[in-house]
Amino acid sequence: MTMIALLAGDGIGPEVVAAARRVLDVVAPDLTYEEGLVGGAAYRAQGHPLPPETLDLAHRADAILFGAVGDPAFDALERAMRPEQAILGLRKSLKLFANLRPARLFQGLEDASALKPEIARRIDLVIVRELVGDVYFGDKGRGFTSTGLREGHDLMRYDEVEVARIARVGFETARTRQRRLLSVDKANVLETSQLWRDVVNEVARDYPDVALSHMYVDNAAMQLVRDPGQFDTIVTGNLFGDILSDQASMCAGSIGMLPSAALNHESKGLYEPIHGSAPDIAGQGKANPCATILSAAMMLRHSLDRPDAADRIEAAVAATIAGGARTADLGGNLSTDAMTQGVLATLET
Ligand code: GGG
Repeated sequence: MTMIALLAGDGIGPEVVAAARRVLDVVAPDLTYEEGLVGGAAYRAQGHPLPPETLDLAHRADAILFGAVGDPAFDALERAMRPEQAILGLRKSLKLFANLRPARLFQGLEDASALKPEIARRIDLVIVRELVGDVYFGDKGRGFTSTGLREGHDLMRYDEVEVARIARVGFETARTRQRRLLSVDKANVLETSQLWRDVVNEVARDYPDVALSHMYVDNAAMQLVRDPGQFDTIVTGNLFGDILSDQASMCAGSIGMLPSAALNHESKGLYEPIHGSAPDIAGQGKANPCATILSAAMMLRHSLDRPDAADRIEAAVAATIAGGARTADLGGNLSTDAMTQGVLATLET
């Protein structure tokens, strides 16, 4: 029996996870599910954003389908208790060091992209984001300078093993695509980036069939808007990957369209839309469920070895979008339910 942990979380998380579950029920009806509390919802009920029961469920499950965390009601809480700590804790505990974030323009979404249609049409890339290092996990603190000014710090740190293992995922991913890998860093300024570049170059010796290039992150951000068609596979650190993938999402139409897979060395993975909890539209039935539905497809492909079911979902989303279905983020007025119904109807034809 294959068991999926459903961690819906906060804001629009429960709405989009429920939509993905409906789609999974059609393409993989044998899957079983256990639900767990996470984020602000868990803090409200149990006083912690990642309770031990939820962590245990995540470790027992064959894969995790995650919604979103974040709740402005908890903005004033100390950092360790904030909803966002739940997703960071899950990534760390499950050693989910590799985050795949594909961004492509679905046919028909040219009008929703922030780019001119002829440029937008060329976007089809994967960002391989390192997920358990960088400033997210380095030493952090608040204090006072010697003159009494308030100060804060977050240490940016990587070691060579951490860089080498994500570089390998980058090269392996590039091998499944156009064999072009771009490593993004800030090696003209940052020591961590100089190490990153050295190690990526060393790992490249094992992948002579992949064309490796390097780019500074500021240039990569600019090039992503100027000509996203030049990118195939991008490997980068945690912070740069987070920022560049949000930027890529608007090039591809909406952050509501981008799925992600967080993977470790085993087949266990956590799958989530790249968007957050969107508290401004939570509970209104307006959220675009496509990113979570596409995350469920990634789960079927990467953790459950069901590529045919994954293909079916991706084709159904593509056909639904090509048929003109649009939620508010895409410039339309379909509800979450109507968009999901559209995908389900396409699956059944
Ligand atoms: N579904 C994505 C989500 O919940 N994002 C909230 C968040 O704080 N994510 C941190 C990160 O992706 O680094």
